[in-house]
Amino acid sequence: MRPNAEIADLLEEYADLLEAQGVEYKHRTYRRAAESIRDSPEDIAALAAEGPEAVQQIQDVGESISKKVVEAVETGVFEQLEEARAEMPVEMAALTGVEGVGPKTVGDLYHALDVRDLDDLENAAREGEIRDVSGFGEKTERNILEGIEFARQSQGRELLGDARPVGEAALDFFEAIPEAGRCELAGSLRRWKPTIGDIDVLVGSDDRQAVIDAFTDWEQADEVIEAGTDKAAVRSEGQRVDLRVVVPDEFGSALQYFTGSKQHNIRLRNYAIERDLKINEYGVFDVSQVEDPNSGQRVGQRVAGRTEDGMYDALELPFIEPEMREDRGEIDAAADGDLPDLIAEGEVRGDLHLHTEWSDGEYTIEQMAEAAVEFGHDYICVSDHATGPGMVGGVGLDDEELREQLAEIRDLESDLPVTVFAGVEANIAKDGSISVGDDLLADLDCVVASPHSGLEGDGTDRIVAAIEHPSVDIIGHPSGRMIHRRPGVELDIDVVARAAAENDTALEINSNPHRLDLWGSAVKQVVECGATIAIDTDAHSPPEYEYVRYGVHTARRGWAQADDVLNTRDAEGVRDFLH
Ligand code: DGT
Ligand code: CA
Ligand code: CA
Ligand code: ZN
Repeated sequence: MRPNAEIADLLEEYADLLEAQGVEYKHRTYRRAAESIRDSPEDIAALAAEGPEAVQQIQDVGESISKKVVEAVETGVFEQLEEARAEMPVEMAALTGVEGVGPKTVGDLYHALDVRDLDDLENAAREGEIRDVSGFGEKTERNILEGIEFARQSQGRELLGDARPVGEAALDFFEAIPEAGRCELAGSLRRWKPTIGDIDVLVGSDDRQAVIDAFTDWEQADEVIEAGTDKAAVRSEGQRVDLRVVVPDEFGSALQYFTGSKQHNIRLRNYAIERDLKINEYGVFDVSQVEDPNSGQRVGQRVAGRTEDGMYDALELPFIEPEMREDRGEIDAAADGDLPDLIAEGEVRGDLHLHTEWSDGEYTIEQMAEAAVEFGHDYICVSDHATGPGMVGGVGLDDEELREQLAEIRDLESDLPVTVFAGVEANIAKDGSISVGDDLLADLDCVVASPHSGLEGDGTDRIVAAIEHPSVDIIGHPSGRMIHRRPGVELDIDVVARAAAENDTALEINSNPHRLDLWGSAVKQVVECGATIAIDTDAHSPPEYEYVRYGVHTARRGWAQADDVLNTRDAEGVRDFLH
């Protein structure tokens, strides 16, 4: 793990423990510092070696935190953290991994019931002890039980957003090895699936042993799981990285095979067989002519395998993008010449869902606007949370505060380096209503409406009601799912998509790796219905603008083209769409 990430983790653990002990405000200072250190391009270990003043160069790191950072770099921990751990010996990360359980809940349940780990939590919930703790009830207890079950089910798969950086680091590493030829990610990571079982990397080389040897010595490999003559596996940042090394002439066929999905490969193999061709990880073979005289089996002439393009070409198919290889009709579409021209990473021109310090973001409107320019955006929509039933207390703005913010945006507008749409993220209540006043909604440039709580059961009517609201422009994270934490509401996507198309309301792909909501198969249905997609990050800080690529590749998994996506338009084009 990068030293910056290790130090940030320690500061965040300390922040969690402070919060769990009921210490107010201070934990936020630590979280901000942790975030800045995590995102800083400066190497924290190098700064710490120069002393606390050097560490204070990093944004949000003051004197007291800088000393703790130096101590943590030198010893792996700092004194106050050890004290806090001793005072409350809980498995914080495991416990807060359960939906609805935050540090404050961990603290309360530790004090009341001595809950220290997941097993304790599960037992306490099963025994009905949690409902009797002050501030908790039967419903919370039931939610905790469901949360534990969901957390356990998803064990063993990593978020795309956690796996991608590790896979890309491996790729960078191989690209610098002289013996390695072509290098590519394969498997689910190349298809940009929301969760990743293991990271697959493919390298073409004439000196396979040299590549394997280098890999097992990779400085980011924490453990070597296995090493053979043409494959190896290591663990890096807790994730399994599978390497295969093939001769350059088989790179294309191996890449096609190991990209999967398995279902796509099976269908492609059958497609080949119908045309007297055989396809496998070594190439495409023409089996129409040659017959082995001994076995009577047809062996065949190799007609492709060096490039992946050549593999599809040998089957008389155009190249099929990895994100589409999920057996959702892509081979038929390719054969019919009907493949979409998928949206590309650079085509998104702005972000229509983000937060500032007015609600639960950490930065000012100006800071978010400046960061947006730096990122290359032409416009943003400030969509801070509105208050309302079901919103976590204290986070959202009431109508009066939203009016104030609207006035401030109008005031700043001409000085800001990008077009800033004044918006809101309104909560969609269980009955589908929106808690912001209609006149205010009508005055805002852009209204995002999203579900945040009460996410059980079918949510189709609820979401359709919001889609039909005359002022709502975008439905944010339509299901409310949090990957590994909660499934979100069930949606009949066809019904939702048809309503969205009829009412000119866009449906969001929320690009945050914890959400990816909507997801590939749903996006495909939405696009087929002719509804509009918005790809947003829900950024709470500038570095989160980077999440947009996860959204774009999710859109590609749903076969979306640039003109299916609202924010590939310029600012005027977006303004035309908004109600
Ligand atoms: P994951 O790791 O669970 O997120 O999913 P994948 O798709 O990365 O699967 P993985 O790592 O087991 O294998 C990588 C690719 O290798 C897979 O997408 C397709 C190919 N593959 C693996 N096993 C088979 C198999 O039994 N049959 C076929 N046709 N392809 C396979
Ligand atoms: Ca894999
Ligand atoms: Ca694998
Ligand atoms: Zn939201």
